[in-house]
Amino acid sequence: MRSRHLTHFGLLEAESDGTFLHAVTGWDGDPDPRRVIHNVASSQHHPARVRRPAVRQGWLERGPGGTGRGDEPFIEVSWDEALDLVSGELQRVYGTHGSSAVYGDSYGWASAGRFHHAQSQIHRFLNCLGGYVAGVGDYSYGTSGALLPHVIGASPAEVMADATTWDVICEHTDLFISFGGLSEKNSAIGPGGIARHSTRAEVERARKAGCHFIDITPIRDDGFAEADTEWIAPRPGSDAALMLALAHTLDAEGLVDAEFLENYTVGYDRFIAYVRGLGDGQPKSPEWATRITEISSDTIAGLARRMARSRTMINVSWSMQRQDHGEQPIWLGVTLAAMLGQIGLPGGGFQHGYGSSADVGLARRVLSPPALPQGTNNEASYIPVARIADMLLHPGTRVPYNGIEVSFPHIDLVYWIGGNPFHHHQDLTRFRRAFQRPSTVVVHEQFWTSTARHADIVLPATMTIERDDFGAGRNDPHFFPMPALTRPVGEARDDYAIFAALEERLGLNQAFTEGRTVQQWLEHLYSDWRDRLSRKGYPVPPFDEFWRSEYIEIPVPDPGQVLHASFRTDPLASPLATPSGRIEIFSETIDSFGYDDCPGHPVWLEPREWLGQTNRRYPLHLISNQPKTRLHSQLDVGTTSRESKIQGREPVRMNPSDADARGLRDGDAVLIRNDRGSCLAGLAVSDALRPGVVQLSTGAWYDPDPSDPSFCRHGNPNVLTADLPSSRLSQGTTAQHALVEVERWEGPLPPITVDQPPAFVARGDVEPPTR
Ligand SMILES: Nc1nc2c(c(=O)[nH]1)N[C@H]1C(S)=C(S)[C@@H](COP(=O)(O)OP(=O)(O)OC[C@H]3O[C@@H](n4cnc5c(=O)[nH]c(N)nc54)[C@H](O)[C@@H]3O)O[C@H]1N2
Ligand SMILES: Nc1nc2c(c(=O)[nH]1)N[C@H]1C(S)=C(S)[C@@H](COP(=O)(O)OP(=O)(O)OC[C@H]3O[C@@H](n4cnc5c(=O)[nH]c(N)nc54)[C@H](O)[C@@H]3O)O[C@H]1N2
Ligand SMILES: [Mo]
Repeated sequence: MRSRHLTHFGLLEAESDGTFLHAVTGWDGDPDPRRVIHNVASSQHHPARVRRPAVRQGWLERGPGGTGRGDEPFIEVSWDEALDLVSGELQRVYGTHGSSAVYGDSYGWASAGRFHHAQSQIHRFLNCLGGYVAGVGDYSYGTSGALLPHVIGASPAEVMADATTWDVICEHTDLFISFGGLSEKNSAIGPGGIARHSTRAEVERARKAGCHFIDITPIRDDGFAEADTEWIAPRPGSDAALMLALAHTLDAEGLVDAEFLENYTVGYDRFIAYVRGLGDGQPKSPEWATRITEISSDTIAGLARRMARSRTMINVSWSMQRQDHGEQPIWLGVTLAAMLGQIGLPGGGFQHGYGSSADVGLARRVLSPPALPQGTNNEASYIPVARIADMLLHPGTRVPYNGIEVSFPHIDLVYWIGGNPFHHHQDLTRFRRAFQRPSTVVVHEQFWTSTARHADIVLPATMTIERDDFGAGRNDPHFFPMPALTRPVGEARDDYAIFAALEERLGLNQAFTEGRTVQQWLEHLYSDWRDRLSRKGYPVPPFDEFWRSEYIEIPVPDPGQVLHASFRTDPLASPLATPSGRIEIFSETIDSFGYDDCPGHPVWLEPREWLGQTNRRYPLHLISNQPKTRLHSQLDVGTTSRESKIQGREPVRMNPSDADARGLRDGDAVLIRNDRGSCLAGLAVSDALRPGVVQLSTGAWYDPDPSDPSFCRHGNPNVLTADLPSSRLSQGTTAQHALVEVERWEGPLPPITVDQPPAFVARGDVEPPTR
């Protein structure tokens, strides 16, 4: 009998013998299952699984303190002892310093499933103890998350939930321009799951209906073959200049919808004065942009004319803001769409992230699926999430952020579940130094990731396929029961069970569990959700029937939704949630902050590291984008991920001309380096890359050389990236880009150790910690 379970990568179908999964496929209801699903079963019993609770030797022997973190071996302990240690630390830190000393944001993607969602679990638990220092925003679209509310009065998530649907695009869009591409690989994944991968079929349908796709990206083959895409490859980081020149042509040739600008926007006059060069004497003409982007002025002017002639969708991917001054291309995408006057029209306007994930372009549901309530966080201090290393290294410092100042708290305890900061953060050498600062780091993990290796107490967590849950991906109308497919590996426990055991030790009086088992929680959350739906007039079956079903559908009121349609129909009755109620091409609010790295209207600002720099130290532009063969660092030991490696290292792709110039051949082991660090990789030569650009995707488990943590033997790009914010407005990550050099690795390759468990030592006569 085949059973099913929802993952971020799709609905998995398999036969189970109770311990192992066999004959794994995607769901037969999925038109386009993707290969990343095969990482799940192939990693479940991998030696890199955390099988028993473990404590870093130095921490167990000497008590709290960060020296030796990441270097020392571990001692396996019983669950009882591990839980005593964790509850003791929680008592010590909350008792001595309070919640401002606990960093519990625990950023990360965790697994699909609404109840066991790791961040919901840990936030609820820490809130029962008085709260925790949170990280606001995210690594995905943290920069646009700060910007877009000022410009269009909505968060990126709201803009996406209300996205013009693919149905409408197929019918109306003539020209679909994607800055940052329309990614085939990224549409494999949806946060919380994706039942039916429909992007490919929609793109093909739109193409057949006459829609023309243009991808603006340094990497050609990110797109769908079905889209028959036209490729424009600017220098990475130069898109704002390209977009300003498009605006210049629209203005110079009278192709602007003045009536729309008049009725729906504010501040166009200030912006267009800048485009015309009235203040700085430099018109942002196509000729000007050619010097920056290396795209010909004819191509730019021609593109502007085609945009004005067509029903044009301007799509700006999330990658465009994961860079220096990442606000600018997003703001310019909105501005160009406003100049065309197509915002709120079917098939035209602006979107942020078609293709960046599978859900963008699905219609909004009447209600999100049930989720575990997180309670209230009574701790007031927080940080912009990507400033974690700054916080740990410089407690007490204040940084500007979105018009205010944030003060960094003193952190004594870091508690992380469902995320891998040694994958996701930038400049890992610096981060590793910062991570030594707290007294104690507690991690629940399924695998011995680099984060687990840099923890003091590691508790083995179940994988989603090992526990009962339910789930629906973001915007996905399919809501699935997710019964456990196998028993847990080793001694792994659910995060919920771990917190429940800590609750008992801490005498929390069932504040966390409310006395419920997992099944009771599922039923309780579902029933409550069902009541809310039924009050809205949407009946769904009772829990038992749902649990026995294949899935139920969450109703979708308007499959033909068009972003900003009601605003367009009546901007007075349906204003945007901006100060003016309109699209803010000039924002008084942002201007009042006085940030020269994000002024009051969109501008061109030179990135700190890019190919156009006159004094650049390294000749190649590294793009560290999302990996095709996995989700971030998740299940890197699974087969789909492993099969992509070259000589066991993460593949780096490079144009043949750059390879020739360095005497490099396809399949070579190479060293990628800059001033911040270096890593090994395996070379894949490909003309899909713009010359001068190399691509090393994220997620290879960081495997630091024991004598030099700035050297990763496996190929994690974050030893090369800079830990610098995109601007003071957002303090967002600039993870996507860095300048590097690539050279052949001479001599024997050092072994990779991160795919095996760390060294364990026996306890011997170690005394219990005194505290
Ligand atoms: N250079 C560079 N860096 C980047 C980016 C980039 O573009 N370039 N992109 C950034 C972006 S957009 C993101 S979102 C981040 C992603 O960064 P993360 O979300 O931190 O990465 P994941 O690999 O998904 O980490 C999830 C971890 O949780 C564990 N896990 C899964 N389920 C559970 C569970 O139920 N319980 C517990 N206890 N653990 C669980 C997994 O084993 C895994 O180690 O990376 C960022 N980093
Ligand atoms: N398979 C897979 N899919 C994923 C993920 C994953 O880990 N694996 N992660 C998910 C997550 S958390 C997120 S946030 C999204 C991220 O979605 P995105 O941020 O959209 O994805 P990336 O892969 O980081 O980058 C997309 C592409 O942008 C282009 N690009 C990069 N820099 C520039 C530039 O300066 N100019 C232009 N014009 N183009 C540029 C490159 O072609 C790059 O491949 O993906 C989601 N989907
Ligand atoms: Mo992300």
